[in-house]
Amino acid sequence: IKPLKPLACALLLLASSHTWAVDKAAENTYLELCSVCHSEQRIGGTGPALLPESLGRIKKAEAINVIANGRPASQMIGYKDVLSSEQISTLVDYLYTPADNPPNWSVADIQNSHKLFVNQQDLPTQPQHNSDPLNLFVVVEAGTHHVTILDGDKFETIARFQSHFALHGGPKFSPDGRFVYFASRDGWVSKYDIHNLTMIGEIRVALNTRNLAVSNDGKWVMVGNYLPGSLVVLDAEDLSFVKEIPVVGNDGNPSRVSAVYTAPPRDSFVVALKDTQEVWEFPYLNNPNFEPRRILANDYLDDFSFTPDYRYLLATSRKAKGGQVIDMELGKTISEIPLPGMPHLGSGIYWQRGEQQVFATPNISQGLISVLDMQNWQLIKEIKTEGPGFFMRSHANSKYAWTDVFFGPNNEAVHVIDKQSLEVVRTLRPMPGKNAAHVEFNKDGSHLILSVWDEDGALIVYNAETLEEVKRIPMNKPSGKYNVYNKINFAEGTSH
Ligand code: DHE
Repeated sequence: IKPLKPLACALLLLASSHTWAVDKAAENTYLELCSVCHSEQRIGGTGPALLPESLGRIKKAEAINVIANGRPASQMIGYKDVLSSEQISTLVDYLYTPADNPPNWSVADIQNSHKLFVNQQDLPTQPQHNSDPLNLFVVVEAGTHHVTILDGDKFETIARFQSHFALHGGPKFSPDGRFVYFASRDGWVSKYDIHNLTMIGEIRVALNTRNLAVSNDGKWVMVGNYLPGSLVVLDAEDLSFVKEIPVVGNDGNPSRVSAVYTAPPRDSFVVALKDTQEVWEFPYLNNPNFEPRRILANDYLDDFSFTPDYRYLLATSRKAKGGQVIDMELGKTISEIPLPGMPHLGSGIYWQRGEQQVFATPNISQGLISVLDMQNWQLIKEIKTEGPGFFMRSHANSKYAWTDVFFGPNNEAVHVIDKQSLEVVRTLRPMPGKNAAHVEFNKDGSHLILSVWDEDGALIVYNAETLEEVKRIPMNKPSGKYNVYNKINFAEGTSH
């Protein structure tokens, strides 16, 4: 290495002291204006955590906009009259810089965060509303961090409440459909009573959480986390802390959790790890000790799905071309799956096509739906779409499968696919220029609701047979919607 000349050294020193001064100024601005809601360590308080680990999905331009203009329907006010645009921009750089001392969230922190608002034993066990309790939709409103409970016959709101910041992934239900459990990206888990339309309790299990699963005996909740890389087991009745399981691979290296799911026929939680090539299984019947059974995989598991009997796990890594099939009985990879681009297996669905059972998955890097034969994992067809998609949905009673074009210039479009011919039979553009995505069917599959993810967006109800629009409910960035009946029955065509 050539030694630096004195002038270069001086310039470098000047530049780094300038950066240091900017960092310090941004940190001071943070401590003065933001820490009261977001905490001094940026781990969140009444506001969300503001660490790179939790802001990963938010583009810097969006963060700048929120600091300048505030966030509608929240306590976040705008600072454009207080801070210059340069100050806002350096503040955002500071928020995207890892903390000097990595934040920690201990078992004591978890236990101290636990709040029980009401004892469920004191509440009526019968629904205290007049809607069919199994045909309700739980709707996540991403734009305002609210949740709406929607009657699935009349498509009318029966309750609406504030959620924690940035709920992500599907909420999960107790086996009878009375309770719903939510996970927010910043680690909060909440339990809501749909019969009594009231919040039961909450607990913060981590600083950055992936998702949660509820055991099919209704006794346990398992939560998978990024920060710290851990699994946390809760008592499903009152959300009290049961166990923390640090995630360390066979090789001794710590790992984040990609996702945790319940596998009802196996009476177990199945966990995919992100930084080590392993799947963990936790049987939960009869006084479980929550020690993992480790299955070694052929690749990392960023995204995965199951066959309907939960015998096989289909998985892919973000980098891989294709995926792998893991046999949960044998505990090993038994086949490769021939898939191009970046298949989004987690959103994949299956259905009966004549004699064949097929699995179809959208692709987040290419405009196509891959349809596979579930007998031999061979590709049957690639259905061309107008761009890469994120979600896919159907219902056993519907002849159509729906998929969005989530990315790119055509994200206003949704495709309706005939499940037998595998042809796109209709392309809808419900609100031109606005992103249309994520569909969920009602209990009997006669209707479905589609989200338009826009500040001036909407839920749009369609007749599943005629494809005619039935109703439009204005909403700020509605994201996922979850039908109680479909969820508790792990119905064909919906996410698990
Ligand atoms: Fe999701 C589900 C992972 C980005 C909206 N997403 C899931 C699940 C996983 C996952 C593992 C299944 C959890 C469950 O239901 O229990 N999501 C990921 C990612 O790795 C990715 C690509 C990057 C990340 O930031 O984590 C990602 N997801 C997004 C988004 O940007 C979306 C569009 C907006 C948002 O809310 O952040 C988004 N993800 C969703 C939704 C579901 C979901 C609405 C539930 C779908 C369902 O129908 O069940």
